[in-house]
Amino acid sequence: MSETTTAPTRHDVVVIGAGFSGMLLIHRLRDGLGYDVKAIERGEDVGGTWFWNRYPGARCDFESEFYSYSDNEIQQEWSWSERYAAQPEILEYINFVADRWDVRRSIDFDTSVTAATFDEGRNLWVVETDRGARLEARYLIAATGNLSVPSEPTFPGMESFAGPIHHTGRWPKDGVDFTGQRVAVIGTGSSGIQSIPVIAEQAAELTVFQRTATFTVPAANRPLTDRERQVTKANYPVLREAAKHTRAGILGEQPMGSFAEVDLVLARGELERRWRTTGLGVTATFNDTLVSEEANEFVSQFVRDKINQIVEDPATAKLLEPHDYPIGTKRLALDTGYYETYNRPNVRLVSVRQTPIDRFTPRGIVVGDHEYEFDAIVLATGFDAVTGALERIDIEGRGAAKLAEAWAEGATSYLGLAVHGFPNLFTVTGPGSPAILTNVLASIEHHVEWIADYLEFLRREGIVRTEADAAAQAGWVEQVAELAGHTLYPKAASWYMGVNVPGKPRVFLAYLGGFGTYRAICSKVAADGYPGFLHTTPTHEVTDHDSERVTS
Ligand code: N01
Repeated sequence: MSETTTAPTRHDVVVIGAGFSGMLLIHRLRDGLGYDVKAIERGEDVGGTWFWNRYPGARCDFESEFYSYSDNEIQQEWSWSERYAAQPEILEYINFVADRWDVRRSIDFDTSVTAATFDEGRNLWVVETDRGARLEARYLIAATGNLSVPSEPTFPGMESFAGPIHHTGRWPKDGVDFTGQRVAVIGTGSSGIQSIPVIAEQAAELTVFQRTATFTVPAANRPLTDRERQVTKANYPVLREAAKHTRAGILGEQPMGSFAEVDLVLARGELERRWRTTGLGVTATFNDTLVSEEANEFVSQFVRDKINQIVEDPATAKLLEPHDYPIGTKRLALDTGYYETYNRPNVRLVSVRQTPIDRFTPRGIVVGDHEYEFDAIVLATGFDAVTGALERIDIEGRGAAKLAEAWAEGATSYLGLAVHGFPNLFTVTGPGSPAILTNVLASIEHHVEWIADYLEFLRREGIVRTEADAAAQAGWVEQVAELAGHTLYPKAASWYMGVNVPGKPRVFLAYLGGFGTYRAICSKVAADGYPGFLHTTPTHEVTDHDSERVTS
């Protein structure tokens, strides 16, 4: 901890981040349960992901009517214009909720948490910010988001480029006008796939640098009708409740069955239907798409065939065909006219798979012996996902353990909610939870509710310190790894595996048992008195050998 003379402010809970998670934490813990909550937010306003990702074409890929809070007053009052709302509408919604819940008075904006140290003598966290503030709180809750720290590759000569370089995850607030410009986009994950068709419409020339071809399916986005909105609103409670029991926290297309038992002529027709109408439903055609190589190849080839039908230039189509990983094991992208964009005369695709980008120059980008000239460059190169935000904070737990060191071989967690060695710290949608594979709003609501219930339990029982037990955490980590090992997920060099960031350990970061099952596990832990957590009352101090003292 660095030396500082500022007198600390005292709170019950400090929350890091004021996106969807942080706002709900403030509302639930402050307004619902009466805790003194202070949130620290790096941005100048609320919104998190949706505050920073303002790139052209940014929109959600779970249906907006469910990619939103289940607060009944709000869901009855707010009306979504499209099936998948665009970033400005989502941010408008977030601001609407922020006003309604009056969350801003509990948030310090334009402020980053730099360090957090657990004071073992007083059982509280001492939090430091880049503005020199010190805060003390019994509980520290990370609402830092899974995709909040941009991953920016450093190419030689980058600083010499004469034009602007924009990362999709830190897009300028006032937008960027590419009219008449020669623009490069590096990266073809979801952010590249959403922005490329929109930038292509504006720019004079667009060059896309692709290292790995990504599977993407049409979003089939469209305006919602009044009738659709009415029906959803009338049935919200039952629809939200049913979604809690699904694999991904949202009601979607059901699988036809396993690949072996399904008639493949019918399956082909069903894929065709899903391609036209359901977005992410394509990979759910078989219940074993992510387990069986044959099932996966059938779906993968269906999408490759589509690419060849859509893209007119056979060489470009060939480059766009994904062959490096099974479909769905990297996040499936949803697009609006992505493959069609390569039929435009002002768009070209450059593969940097065999010959990587060599360097930037004042004029542009050199690949092999060719210099491409640009007025602006867009980095759609992704995020240091799931763990990146927390590892950048100097978090020191019991016995001066550092979180970044504890996670050096891969993120560990009990239930994705707590980390051994870091008492009174909770992670909303943390590593080892299913959150990144779900409608994240459902996961956020579940975690916030679970944490709120747990804080009430701790208050009632007079417990001043709680910590994930080492054995319980090891069991959970093993279960997460074992489930992943039974699937095709580890075959992809994805951010799910941490592989997109150089040097990051290759560990699967999510629980694959499904959201419904995960919720049931968390509910049972709560109902049984929180086994797997070590509890300390003022006269009972925890040591590393205290596993047997778990209260239940
Ligand atoms: O990031 P990514 P993203 N040279 O990591 C390439 C969510 N999201 O921001 O695959 C050349 O997927 C990299 O290549 P490779 C969603 O969960 C949701 O697009 O590593 N290329 C890849 O093509 C998503 O999964 C929405 O070989 C380089 C790209 O950059 C997650 O965010 C919209 C490179 C990065 O793709 C991340 O998506 C947007 C280099 N040196 C995002 N370094 C919605 O629809 C990296 N790349 C809601």
